[in-house]
Amino acid sequence: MRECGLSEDEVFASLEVRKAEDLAHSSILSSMCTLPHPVAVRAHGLFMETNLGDPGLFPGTAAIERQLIATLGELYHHPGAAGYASSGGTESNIQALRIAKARRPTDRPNVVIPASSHFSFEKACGMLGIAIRTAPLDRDLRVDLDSVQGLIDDQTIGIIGVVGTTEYGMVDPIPDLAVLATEHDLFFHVDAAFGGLVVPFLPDPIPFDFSLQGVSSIAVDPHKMGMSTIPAGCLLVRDQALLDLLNVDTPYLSVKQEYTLGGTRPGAPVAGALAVLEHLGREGFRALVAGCMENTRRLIEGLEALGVERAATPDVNVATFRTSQAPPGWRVSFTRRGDLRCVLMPHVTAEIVERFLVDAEKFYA
Ligand code: 0PR
Repeated sequence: MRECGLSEDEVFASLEVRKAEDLAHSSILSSMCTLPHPVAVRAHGLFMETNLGDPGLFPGTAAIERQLIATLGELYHHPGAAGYASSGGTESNIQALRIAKARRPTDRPNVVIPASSHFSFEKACGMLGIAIRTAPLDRDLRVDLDSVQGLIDDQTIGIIGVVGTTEYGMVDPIPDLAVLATEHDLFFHVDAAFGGLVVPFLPDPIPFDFSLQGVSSIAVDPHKMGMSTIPAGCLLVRDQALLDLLNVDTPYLSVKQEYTLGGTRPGAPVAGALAVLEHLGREGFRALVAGCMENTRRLIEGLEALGVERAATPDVNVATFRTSQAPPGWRVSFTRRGDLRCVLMPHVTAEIVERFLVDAEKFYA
């Protein structure tokens, strides 16, 4: 650390040099994050100093967090859902498994997880001493129900379903998994980190939420398809009592107990997340999602016309292809199976898709 500080101009000159090294979003097809909506940026700026870790000092910000959870609870057909704003899907998934473990203490706890699950479950299970039982996928890359059933035993504390898998954009058979969970009295966590703000706005929504009796908790990330600033995740649970299983005493704070994983928690992205939901409304989200889905369809159709076969027919805006090569200059990713993967986020406009297809035509010719 330097002895004498730099002027503000000097500090910003060097920060801007670094910022210019970051990639432009116009070439990024590999990310599940996107440019934040302007209203999220404005709200974020307004709440910069707020700390939800001591909500008694920021009752207005705490009310915004409650409104965010209530809005999502209503979207997921359970206005009374409990929950809180996390730092993202990883934290929400960790917390869901902490609840599952607290709810049913066993000697050698295990959870049954789809092979398509996000790697955050590996972190969560490692931390919590929970064994992972991986259920294979069916031909359409959704979790195979019979395999899930076969992997459940008397040490199983929970099962997981994914709404919008990270790699292929598939939605697991959540209604069937919910029935299984009910039959075996298991905690059922739905990882809708990506799809939770896509699926409700599709013309024909696939059922995945609290309207299904067996669903215990849902992870959804406003910092993905919710266009909020980072970090903004949410964990929703069916009953407050489930969240309270995680309570620890916080004697010297403005609240006497807390169930969150983080201590100090930013209010700014939470205000950003609510601002976008309020500003766009269901109508705005339907339009946003329709655009992303149309771009997904166009990319698949365009690449297939060039002889590049799709790897899956996705439920949400993730397009994958059976090729290990991509045109230069584009930031794409490759799945564990080696398929090319593009995420058609809101920053990936129709015009960007057409530019990609022009490059692809030269590249794959
Ligand atoms: N669950 C699912 C289904 C996810 O896709 C992700 C992240 C998570 C949980 C974890 O969420 P957090 O990363 O918010 O904790 N999915 C993206 C991925 O791993 C995250 C991402 C976003 C990665 C932008 C890269 C990137 O540039 O691909």
